[in-house]
Amino acid sequence: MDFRQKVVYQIYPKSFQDSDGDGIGDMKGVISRLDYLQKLGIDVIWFNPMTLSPQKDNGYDVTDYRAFDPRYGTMEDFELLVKEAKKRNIDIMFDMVFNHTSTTHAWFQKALQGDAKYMNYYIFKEGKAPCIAPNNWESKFGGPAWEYVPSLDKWYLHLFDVSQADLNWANPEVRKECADIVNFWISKGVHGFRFDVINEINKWSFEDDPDNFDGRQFYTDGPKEQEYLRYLNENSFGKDPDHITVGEMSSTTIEKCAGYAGRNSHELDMVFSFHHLKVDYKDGKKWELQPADFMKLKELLLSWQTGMQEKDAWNAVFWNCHDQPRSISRFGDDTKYRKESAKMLAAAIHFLRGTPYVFEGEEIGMTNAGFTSIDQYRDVESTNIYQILKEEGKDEKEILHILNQRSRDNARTPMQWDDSENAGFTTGTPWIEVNRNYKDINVRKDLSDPDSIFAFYQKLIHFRHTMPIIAYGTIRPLLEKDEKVFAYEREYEDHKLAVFCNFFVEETDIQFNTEGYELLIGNYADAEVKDTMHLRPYETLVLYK
Ligand code: TEU
Repeated sequence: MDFRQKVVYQIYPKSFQDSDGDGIGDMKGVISRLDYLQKLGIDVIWFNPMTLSPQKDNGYDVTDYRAFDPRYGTMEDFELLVKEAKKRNIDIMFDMVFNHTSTTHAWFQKALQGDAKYMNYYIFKEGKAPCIAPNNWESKFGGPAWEYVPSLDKWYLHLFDVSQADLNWANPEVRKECADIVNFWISKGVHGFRFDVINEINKWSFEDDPDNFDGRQFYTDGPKEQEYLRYLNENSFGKDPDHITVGEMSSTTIEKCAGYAGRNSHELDMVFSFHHLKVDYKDGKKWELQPADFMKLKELLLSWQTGMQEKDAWNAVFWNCHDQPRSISRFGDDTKYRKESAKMLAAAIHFLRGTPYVFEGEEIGMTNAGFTSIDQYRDVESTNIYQILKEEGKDEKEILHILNQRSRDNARTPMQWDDSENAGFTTGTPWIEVNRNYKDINVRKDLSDPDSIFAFYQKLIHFRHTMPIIAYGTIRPLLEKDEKVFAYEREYEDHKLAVFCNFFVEETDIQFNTEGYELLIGNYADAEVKDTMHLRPYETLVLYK
């Protein structure tokens, strides 16, 4: 099977399964749940970083790329994990955080001591004037993107937290270090790689940003990006065509991504893009709320589908990850129609042209965290923005309401396995609170219900493995003007698939020539295939001929 027929499951290791009672998930915990993942049918597990880290940003702040953080286990645990996963035909994908390291990394520590070799691993610049940063760029986690180091009388760049210093990809030694790290993990049995914010590595100019202050136009999709990706490909994963790679692309374009993930690009297999997950950002601002703009959502999803298809390039398709609120709370209904909307959202994604990614808990319809106090939050971005909004004079209640909708912690609450204490995640105190709805929403419950969300995902994954049209068919939008229904058609040899998804609680009718079609799957028991079809709340119908 190639990557187009596979389904990736994302594990946020901190929140998946704890085995030793310290309240933090670990590799032994994952091993104990491999049978569950095999039952679901997934092919690859993508792990968020488990390497040594002070955990300011939950592992995206790496201290040592080649050693596990003891919280997650040892190299022996990992070897066992690879072996046990392999037995179940599951590959391992690792997260490579190559845009930055933690400031605790030995390279940065040497740089701080003035070691010229290692200062050149990072981006140190003179200030514009005493106490004035080199430019006006802003960190994605709030505040300026530069930090002053008095002993060097220089500033270093950090696009994320102040403890995450950006690496200097213009330095060939840095590129080589990164390729060596990938090769190290390949030698340990890792078969796939996700590259964190990889389209931000080429900082091509350091001028002030005249438009908006964050500076992204000078470091996103830079002119050397493809050269750097090709270097990585040629010197590491590209040596074996079986390795699966995905790049996380921030604020990017279809044109750029078609280049990175074109079939013959010799760069990456596929890309994550996020435009469709910003349709509920007011004026494009993450911390300002508005209801999701459904027409924009449709337009974005489908233009990426057809745009990448035209250029023979490949998307990763997904609603959820560790950085996004739960899709069901966002685009569905997480109470009355939880089951229906979870299945509808799943169908919308899984029949697309692209490799689907399932984020832990999505397959049982886990919802947003429902936190009501800032003390419940753990995410550095959330706690930073809380302070910033407070300083701007926003009301506490309003800030908590925003976090409740937007915080990354919505995705990071522990996996809900059963209705025992802490949802079966840990016997200790979980590092982040378990969602209070775990008695209603948990794996055990879903496994005992043949009509569960889990059972629906199982079917979708099975279809992708067995129906070439899903992996290889072309895609064409349907009902583009419809204001309630997201729809598209796939075609392969003599076969066709038509997917209809009502994104609303309001019922609606659609017209479609159903001659020769039969129902492949739906989320209501008694669906009928007719030229005029009535879609109930969050109903999805997938037709095949
Ligand atoms: O995220 C990159 C990124 O820019 C966003 O997804 C970000 O988390 C969010 O939009 C901020 O508003 C990646 C990782 O997925 C994320 O967990 C890390 O925190 C980040 O890079 C830094 O490594």
